Amino acid sequence: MLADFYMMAEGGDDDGGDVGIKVETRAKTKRPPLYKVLILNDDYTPMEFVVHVLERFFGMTHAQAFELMLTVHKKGVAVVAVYSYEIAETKVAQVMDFAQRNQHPLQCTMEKE
Ligand code: TYC
Repeated sequence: MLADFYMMAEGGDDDGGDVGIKVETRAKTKRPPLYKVLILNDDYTPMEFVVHVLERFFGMTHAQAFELMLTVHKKGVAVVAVYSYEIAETKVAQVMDFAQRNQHPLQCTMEKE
């Protein structure tokens, strides 16, 4: 965003015309902070359930979901996606609710990038 201010002053020059002083400012447009949505491994949630969660709530293909599930299974945690605060919060709530309703201990959290 750009705002231009023109302060017009009668100048000391001899043509009688206005002397323009341009003060250019650039408004600070701060991008909103981003949040990583993380999925955690556990010993009880079935692999197929995690794959289904990744397909259902994060729009992954079956192959993408399976690969990420295996990464979490082996490494303990992985970033699923990055969103604005509100979207990340919604995804976490959806996953936690779905896991709870299906009686799986799957954990999903978010953290500022
Ligand atoms: N470790 C689980 C199992 O062996 C599978 C699993 C993967 C669970 C990823 C959670 O986020 C997870 N059944």
